[in-house]
Amino acid sequence: MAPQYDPSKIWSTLLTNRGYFGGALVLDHTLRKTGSKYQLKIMVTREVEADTEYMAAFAAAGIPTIVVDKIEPAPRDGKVNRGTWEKLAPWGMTEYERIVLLDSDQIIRHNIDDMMTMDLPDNYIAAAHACTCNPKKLAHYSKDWVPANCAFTAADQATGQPAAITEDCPANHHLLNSGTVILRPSEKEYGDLIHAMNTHPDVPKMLFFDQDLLAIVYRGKWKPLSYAYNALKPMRACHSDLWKDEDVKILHYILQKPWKSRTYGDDVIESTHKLWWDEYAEVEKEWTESPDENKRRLWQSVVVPVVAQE
Ligand SMILES: [Mn+2]
Repeated sequence: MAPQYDPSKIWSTLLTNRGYFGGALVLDHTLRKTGSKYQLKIMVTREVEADTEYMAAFAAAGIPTIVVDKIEPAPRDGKVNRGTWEKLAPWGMTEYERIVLLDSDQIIRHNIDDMMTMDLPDNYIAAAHACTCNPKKLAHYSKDWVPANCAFTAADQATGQPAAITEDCPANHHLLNSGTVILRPSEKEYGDLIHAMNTHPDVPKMLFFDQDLLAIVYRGKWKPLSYAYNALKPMRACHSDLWKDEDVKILHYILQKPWKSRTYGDDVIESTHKLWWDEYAEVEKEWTESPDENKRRLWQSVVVPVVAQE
């Protein structure tokens, strides 16, 4: 028997190509395994929709898809800042009361259904802060991305309670990570986002697209969530006082993706890849031992090429 889902609220993630499909299958698996009473529906672009074999794989996985039209900013000086702007599409899906955006490079470690009922002031979204420590000293990140300015340095290290966003907090405390976002679809808010995407002067230089735009449009209007709802793997090293493995609900594999290699470092950060591979092994078993020949064939043609085999 298929589980009975509450249809008014969904989890959603965006896929624009085949590359993250293994990630999405593992995300879906961990949502089901942690007993969510809400369904994951995957947003796919028109390019994905045209890939019939890929669409057959979604069907075989039992994951419904929502086809989204291209969203991109109006050209400025003839140039378009191309990126993951389709992550804004859920604001327009007013048939749902609430949508929680997840990333397909996340796994769910404990049930997160509380996100569907959590209090949220009118016209607010909720998200966890961005970590602005820049531990890898990536040159393209802003110069003020140092630990002293990171919101997680100011979080309650014992309880994980996030730092409050105040008038005089460091600028970086206004930044969020859009890997996890709680939103309520609204024509008005969707219109505001699209308008800002087409007109805000910062859009041409935005590196993180939807994430940077959300921080601007919802400045002072987003509720910070505990890091536990979007635990960025490097934080296990750079916020080791805050991070408690047992508290992590959503583990987010930013930067190097676990499915790129079956071998990984044994350090504090890369060792988290084992958790992903353990979940993947369960998905792999389900597909490769399926009595459905079509499902076994789709595994070989759609999943195997995008997930490291050694
Ligand atoms: Mn991600």
